[in-house]
Amino acid sequence: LELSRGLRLALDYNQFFLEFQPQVDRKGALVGAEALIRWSHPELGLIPPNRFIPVAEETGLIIPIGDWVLRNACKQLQIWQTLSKAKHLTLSINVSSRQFAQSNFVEQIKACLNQYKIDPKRLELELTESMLVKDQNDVITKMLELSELGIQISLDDFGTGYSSLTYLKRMPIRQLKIDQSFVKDINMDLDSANLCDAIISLGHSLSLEVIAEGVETLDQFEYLAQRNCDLFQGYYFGKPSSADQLLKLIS
Ligand code: G
Ligand code: G
Ligand code: MN
Ligand code: NA
Repeated sequence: LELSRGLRLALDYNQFFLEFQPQVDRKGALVGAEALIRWSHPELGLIPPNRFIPVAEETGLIIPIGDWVLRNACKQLQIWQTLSKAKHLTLSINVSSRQFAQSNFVEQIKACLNQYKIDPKRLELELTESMLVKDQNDVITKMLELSELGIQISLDDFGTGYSSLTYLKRMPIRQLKIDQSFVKDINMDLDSANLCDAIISLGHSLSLEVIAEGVETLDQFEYLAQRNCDLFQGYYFGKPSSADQLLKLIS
């Protein structure tokens, strides 16, 4: 209750900010980032999204907060587009189911891209499997509209949700994001390693890009790179940080 009152004020008082976590290719070159929201509360300090995103979803505040994230991601992409060393970078944002279910969701994305003159190919939307099973026709219609705009769709936390494979066939998804729970145990647990292998093979057989998240060690990176995983994200390459910090990774 306390949290939801604070959340309501957080937008007005500019208490949110974005951090950017690097995404790299097999050579370790920076190709993009995931935007992650942070809430800096005047009394409680930094409140992690795991605590306030569920509250925002329950109260409906996720709609204005999601707008804020989209807008600020576009602002960041606009800045990167003007820098020769950064104009190739993509930016992924996490979309919550309530946000995606809004009837004007695609319109809002389109308006934001236009306002900030963003190349749609630079913006990626991370959706979760649970969002895809609800109203499949609505989901597919929106996804088709988004991919016609040129926006890329990524399936976050892949392997932990419903993992119905029919939507991979029916929906214009471009990227699978291997959940960090599988990556975590890659070098300790054969099942986790095999699951990563299987997701990479599945993705590639459907011409999807595969990114591993939660990569914390060189061993994990080497294993996944050997298995032809395309992209990597995790503390081994960088924690979520400011945009300035992120650009320092470009050599
Ligand atoms: O950074 P981490 O603690 O940074 O994120 C925790 C959870 O919060 C993740 O599941 C992540 O997807 C979610 N999250 C982070 N930023 C956003 C955001 O901007 N929007 C939504 N809907 N979820 C987010
Ligand atoms: O659910 P989603 O994938 O959007 O959330 C990403 C979450 O994972 C964020 O909380 C982010 O801070 C966290 N994260 C990113 N890289 C690592 C990592 O290497 N190890 C761990 N344990 N968490 C990570
Ligand atoms: Mn994510
Ligand atoms: Na994830």
